[in-house]
Amino acid sequence: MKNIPWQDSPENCKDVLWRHASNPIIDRYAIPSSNSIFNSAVVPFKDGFAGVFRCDNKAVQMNIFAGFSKDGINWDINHEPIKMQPGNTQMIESDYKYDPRVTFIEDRYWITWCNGYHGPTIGIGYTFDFEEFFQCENAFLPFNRNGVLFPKRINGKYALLSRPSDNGHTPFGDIYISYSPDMKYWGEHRCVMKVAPFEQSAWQCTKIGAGPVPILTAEGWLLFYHGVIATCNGFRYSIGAAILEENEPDKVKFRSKPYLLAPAKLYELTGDVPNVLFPCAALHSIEEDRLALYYGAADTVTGVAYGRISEVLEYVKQNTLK
Ligand code: BMA
Repeated sequence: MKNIPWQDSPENCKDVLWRHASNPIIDRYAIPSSNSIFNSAVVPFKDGFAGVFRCDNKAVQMNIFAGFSKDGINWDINHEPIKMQPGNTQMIESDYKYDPRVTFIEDRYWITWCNGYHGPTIGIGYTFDFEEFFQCENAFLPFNRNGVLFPKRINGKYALLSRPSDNGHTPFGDIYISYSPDMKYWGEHRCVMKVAPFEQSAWQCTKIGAGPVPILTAEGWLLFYHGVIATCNGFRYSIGAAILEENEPDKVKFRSKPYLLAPAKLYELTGDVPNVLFPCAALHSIEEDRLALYYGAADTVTGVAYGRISEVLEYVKQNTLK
């Protein structure tokens, strides 16, 4: 793995995740049409990085845009949204696209996003070069959100996390897994994790959803996720982590009782939707024991947080929800 973005933990910092010193790294007006740029996904690409960015425009229409970076921090985001060509099916409708995730599997970069098809469901597409993009069948019937692929086949099949949902600002939500032999037909749906009881871990008591593509570690899959509590001022989104069995990822080995990162900085507490941290990507290096987590802040801008993979694993094991 090439040099991923990194800053050492600030002095006296006791947290397992810490923020990039000059967050947010992407401003809401970074392209001419944008109202906000957040909940976006990045991967290593050629001698740098590429990404798929959620840029809502000034009519507040949600769409996804390709972008490129040498260092993972300074991004050139295309001014025009991604145009899809037919992938493994004829061209299907898309009223909107948001909250992308990207992962490389075998020979191409797969993209999942929340696709507007009579309400939100999981869109799937692929690219080889971040220039041409191909759209495949939606994974599910509406309504569903937070579709996140595993970065390799599991027992010979593609595996996809998702969160069955509704057509509004869903007041519920648990994480499920589904399998496919071909990225077209999905089945073998199993429940992975449900919300936590309010008395035990209130930050994740209303709904939870998978965040970045899971990271394979010696302990199993490290899955960052968002957890939501409904407060008197609306939803508050924080970041937690779980460890899933490598070959049976519907089995949760550990899951953090405390959150790992929650809205606290001004750009997380204020914006179009206050109090939202929404992670969609994690660059990582197992050898260097580093990770860089990309998250949308307050549905307005994009931030990065850093951590040591070994410390996150240890923290989740020591502070697990029983
Ligand atoms: C969810 C999605 C996310 C958003 C979050 C908070 O339902 O729309 O894109 O970050 O709400 O508004």
